[in-house]
Amino acid sequence: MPIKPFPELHVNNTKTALVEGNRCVSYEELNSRINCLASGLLGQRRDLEEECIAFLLPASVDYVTVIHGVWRAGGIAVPLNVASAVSELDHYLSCAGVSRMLVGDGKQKSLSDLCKALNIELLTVGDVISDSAGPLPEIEEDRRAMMLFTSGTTNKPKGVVSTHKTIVAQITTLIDAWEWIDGDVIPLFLPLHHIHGIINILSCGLWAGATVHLYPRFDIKEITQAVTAGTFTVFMAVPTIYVKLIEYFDSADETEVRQICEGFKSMRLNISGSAACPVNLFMQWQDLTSQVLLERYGMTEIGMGISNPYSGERRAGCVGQPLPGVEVKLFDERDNPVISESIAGEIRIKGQNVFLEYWNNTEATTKSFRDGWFCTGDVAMVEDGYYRIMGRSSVDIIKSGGYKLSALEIEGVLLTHDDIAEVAVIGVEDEVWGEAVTAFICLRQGASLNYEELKSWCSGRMSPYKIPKTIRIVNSLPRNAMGKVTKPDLRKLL
Ligand code: MCA
Ligand code: AMP
Repeated sequence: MPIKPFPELHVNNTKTALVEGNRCVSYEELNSRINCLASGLLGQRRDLEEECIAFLLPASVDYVTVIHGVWRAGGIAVPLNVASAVSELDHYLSCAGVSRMLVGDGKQKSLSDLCKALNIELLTVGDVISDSAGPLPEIEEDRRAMMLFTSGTTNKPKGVVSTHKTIVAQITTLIDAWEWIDGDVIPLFLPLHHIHGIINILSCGLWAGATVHLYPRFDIKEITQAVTAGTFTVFMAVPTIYVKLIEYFDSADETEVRQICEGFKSMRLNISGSAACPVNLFMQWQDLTSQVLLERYGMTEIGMGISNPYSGERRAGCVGQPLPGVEVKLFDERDNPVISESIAGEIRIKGQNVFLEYWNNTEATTKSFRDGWFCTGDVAMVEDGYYRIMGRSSVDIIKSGGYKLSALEIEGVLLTHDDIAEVAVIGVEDEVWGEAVTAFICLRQGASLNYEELKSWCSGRMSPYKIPKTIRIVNSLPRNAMGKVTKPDLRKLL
């Protein structure tokens, strides 16, 4: 069926859609900017026909203009991590076969060599946007719309492709489940290359006709001031942010803390997700703000799958029940459905919310589905009707501050260090980050390496949040009879 992608941008509405610093942009103005950008991208063409257009932009009016502009012109939007190292960008851009990339003013110089080498046209929004909007294509809902990179148990991140239909399904289930209304006001400080920021906050906010306040980063002072002023009705964050807020309360004076907590108390909803919310954090947040955190479970490949209820009991340590339109089943190691409660199994998902494919990687796509079910690799059990996440089937996936990291990808970079002979990376439980990246390193004979040296070597070779928080120099790595490093044994060394 032909649709206008993301049709409900409240076309003639003069209400504020976005706030960026002191600038307020209405839905009307935003729509017309998006149409002008889509026209500029099209030039003489009628349809971008799934051309991959990358953009490297912080949360901003330009970001929103570009993502919607690409959708409306029929392209595939490839939002990239603004904190990426050049080698990471190289992988994303070549993997996606990007032809054009839009960046903020001032970023062009540092990326010009890379783009030249990859034959990518490097542009700013100002270079592309037309003065007026021309005709835009009609787009089949099954067409590809977005590619997000996700780390897996392989070395390099894979491109997760979703269609217009996937995106609409991911948004609309949350609009209903969390009772979004046009009176909502929400801050957006999470990165905009992941579902949490793109779908749960930005897209739901705009779909509902709400107001989204854009912050290029999590500036605790600025955000808590807006909370105190009673600006927001909804707050969505990863557990690390709630930990950081509580830490901040310890350093702030009593009156300020009381005012911030009152600001949170007056909101209609506080949500935690992207990583497990520890029960003590849930309790502390409730004690401080009277807010009962709504925890939910999701993944790049599926959007949101399971959520505690908006009305009804939100249970600490649990992620709730399947969202409307999302089928969830647990399977044992022999691929049989787990029937009884309190027995753990792998979470598998079906529904219109599920992604289409890994880009150019039929093998990985095929492997990730069984009998039409997408296999998440997360293990859960059901207790009294509530899903509880028990862990992951792979030790090579680390969740740090809400980011999913591949141990193998980090090991791959560390192994290029001249002094490192062998390395194994694991995630170690951590109060702030959930899991902290920890590297066990065997040095080459005669070499020496301290943490600060390694950290500065890593900088520029990987995104800052992937850099190990701790290193342990060891003489050898524990291995099984097949020679494979036994990562659970490394934990025992700590
Ligand atoms: C920053 N640092 C980190 C992380 N973030 N280290 C480990 N893990 C991290 N996640 C380090 C920096 O390298 C730096 O180190 C120091 O912390 C301060 O950096 P800064 O940028 O100032 O930190 P921050 O602003 O406090 O960032 C913390 C953060 C951020 C806001 C929690 O990590 C973040 O935005 N996380 C959310 C990611 C997210 O949206 N995930 C959703 C994907 P040094 O000082 O040594 O230089 S999951 C998803 O989308 C699914 C579908 C889902 O379920 O939601
Ligand atoms: P990503 O692939 O970056 O989208 O991260 C998705 C992963 O985050 C899931 O596969 C889970 O392992 C984890 N995750 C998301 N939400 C939760 C949650 N509420 N509790 C525990 N893990 C979560």
